[in-house]
Amino acid sequence: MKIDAAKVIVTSPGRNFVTLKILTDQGVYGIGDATLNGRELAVMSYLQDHVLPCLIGRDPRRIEDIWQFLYRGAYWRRGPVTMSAIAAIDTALWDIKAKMAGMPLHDLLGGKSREGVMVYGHANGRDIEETADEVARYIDMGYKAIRAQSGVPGLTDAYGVGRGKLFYEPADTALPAETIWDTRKYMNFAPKLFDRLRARFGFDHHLLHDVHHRLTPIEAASLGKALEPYDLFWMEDATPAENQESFRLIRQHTTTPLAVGEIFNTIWDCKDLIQNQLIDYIRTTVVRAGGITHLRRIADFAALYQVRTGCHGATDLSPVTMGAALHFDSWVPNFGIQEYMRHTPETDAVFPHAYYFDQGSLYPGDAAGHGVDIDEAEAAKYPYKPAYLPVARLEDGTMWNW
Ligand code: KDG
Ligand code: MG
Repeated sequence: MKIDAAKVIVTSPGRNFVTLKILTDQGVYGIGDATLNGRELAVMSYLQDHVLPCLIGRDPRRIEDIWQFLYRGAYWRRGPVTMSAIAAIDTALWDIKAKMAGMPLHDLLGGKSREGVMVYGHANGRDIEETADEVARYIDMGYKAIRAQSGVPGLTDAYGVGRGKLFYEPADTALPAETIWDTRKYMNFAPKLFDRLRARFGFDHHLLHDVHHRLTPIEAASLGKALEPYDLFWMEDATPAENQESFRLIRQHTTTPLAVGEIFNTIWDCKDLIQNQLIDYIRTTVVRAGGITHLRRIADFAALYQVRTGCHGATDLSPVTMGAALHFDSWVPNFGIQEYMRHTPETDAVFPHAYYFDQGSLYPGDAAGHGVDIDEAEAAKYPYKPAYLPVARLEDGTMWNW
């Protein structure tokens, strides 16, 4: 069996997606997601110009060998561009293997460990009451777990608060939008949001919150402590994690569960966090961390330390990543939760998929492979549009973490 051809498809049905299609001499093809928000064309070129020529003629069944070839063979290891490209190839190859076996991918991974994959949705509003009303709406839709983000008094923009409902999309300007951040205003406010949510909804639902890298370790420790009465499922990305040791300080001060890792690319980014039990949930997902092959390695390592998975699932991860992640989530023994930000109907039409939502859980479906395809005619209707994530500055103009 041989890889005959491979192509990269860039489409923008409301936001940009980079998709890889690998075709074989047996007529079976596989699909992988290579989207890297705001840097899409870099991954496209990495694939087209540097990697795909090395794939043609290879046996697509040798997933591990191809992974190692791309990782070790690049010489320049790791990084989001390289690892997103490797992920796309790996995902497409697993799709091919499962289709050849006539099995849904989760069967090939070892079979389902659970019936449904618990997901969390995003409730956000301009103020506490609007956010609370959104939480109510998610509860009505059947969600058991809800992430809550609110506008902060005195700040024009807050992370996670969109202009629309359901389809919040932060990368929506042709050049990076500048936002202003103030830690003190946020720190004073965040506990009030959860105080209100618990007062209104009680403690039956899981509540989550994303700090989005804005705090220093000691500030994060203080926020974690302040949020303890509200029994969060997790506090996410409380501080940037390049220095994995930072989490020790947070950990020493609070029992609020900690999640991190949506921007991590490899097991090396989370090795210390996991083996020192400094976190509770690892957020790496298929497209960002080298595909199914590498994600599985991270999850198995995490299981040794009772760290559970919580795959990133924002809209910049295409339905291909969502489909593949759901098969992974269905299998992985140390599953925690899956993020689920809904794609627009236009995106869903470009990527027909077998997965579906029911009563707070997603189900991967029974199609052979990962169950997500790309409709190329539909994709061609939406050309690439430059779009960037915002940046953040402090009130005095200092660059900060968005
Ligand atoms: O591209 C950036 C988004 O994926 C990120 O801002 C979303 O933090 C995020 C989340 O938890 O979904
Ligand atoms: Mg996040």
